[in-house]
Order: sequence, then C-alpha cells, then structure tokens
Amino acid sequence: MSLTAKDKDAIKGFWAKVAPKAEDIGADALSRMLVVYPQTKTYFSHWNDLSPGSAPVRKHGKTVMSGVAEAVSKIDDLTNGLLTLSELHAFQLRVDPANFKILSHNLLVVLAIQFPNDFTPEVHVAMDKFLSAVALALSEKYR
Ligand code: HNI
Repeated sequence: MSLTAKDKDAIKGFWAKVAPKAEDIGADALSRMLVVYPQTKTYFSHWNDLSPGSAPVRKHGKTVMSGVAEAVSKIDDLTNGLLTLSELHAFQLRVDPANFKILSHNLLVVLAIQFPNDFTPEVHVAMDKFLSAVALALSEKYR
C-alpha cells in the first residue's frame, strides 16, 4: 500500500491548498477527536480545558499540523523522517498507536468539511493512504 507518484502529487497539491488553514484544521480535528473518541482525553489530562476550540486544544492542533507538514516534506522516506517523533510518542508520551488511526480519521472528516470542493475522491484516497503511512511511521519505534 505504498504511495504512488500520483498519490504524492495529489497530496502535495492538496496540502499546498490547505496549509494556510492549518491552525483551524488542527483545532477542529483535535476538538472532534476529543469529543467523539473521549478515550483520547487521557493523554491530555494535564490541560486546564479540553473542550472544543479551547486555547490548549488550538495550540496543540497547530503543533500536530506542523508534524503533518513535516511528514509531507518527508513523504519519500516517512520512516526515517518521523523517527524522532515516533520515539517521543512511544517512549515518552506512551500514546497507544491505535490513536494515530483515530486522529487520522478525524483529520479526514475535517478536511472534507472545510474543503468540500477540493476533497475529491482522488484526494480522499491519497490522503487516506498518506495518513496511514504517517501512522505506520509513527508506530515504528514501538516495535
Ligand atoms: Ni502527538 C506531542 C505530532 C498523534 C498525543 N505530537 C506532539 C508533538 C508533535 C506531535 C509535533 C510535539 C512534539 C514535541 O514537543 O517535540 N501527534 C503528532 C502527529 C500525529 C500525532 C503528526 C498524528 C498524525 N499525538 C497523536 C495522538 C495522540 C498524541 C493520536 C493521542 C491521542 N502528542 C500527544 C501528546 C503530546 C504530543 C500527549 C504532548 C502534548 C503536550 O501537552 O505537551
């Protein structure tokens, strides 16, 4: 299930379009994840406010999106490109990798809502594959 040259073009093109809205996308995706999959809240219990759109949720949404942007820039070698981030999530944060799929799903939902015209079936499938590859790369250090 590796990314084809066509997938990569679709991902880079779509990303260029959505990148200026990264803060809003990240905030919405994280807000939605915490509401719809409340088990994900355990990792953020040190925040003072986990409600949708709160300051810490917005701030962390931006952080996660910078990680996704980094992944887009390292699309040809995600495993090596995301090794440090994988190490952090595995050993320090101890995030169950099942949650990477949950966040990916929420990102896709928000991208579809915010960019209904650009989120074509072709972009959908390419972004789905890309986020799966990111989740796999982030899981690398758990092995
Ligand atoms: Ni994640 C911190 C990127 C999924 C829980 N996360 C980060 C940081 C980045 C990042 C970047 C900041 C690193 C640093 O400080 O050097 N996280 C990503 C990406 C994904 C992801 C790209 C998936 C696409 N993280 C998740 C998931 C969870 C998660 C699914 C839990 C449900 N991440 C965390 C926590 C922190 C974190 C917890 C630390 C937050 C804090 O308050 O400091």
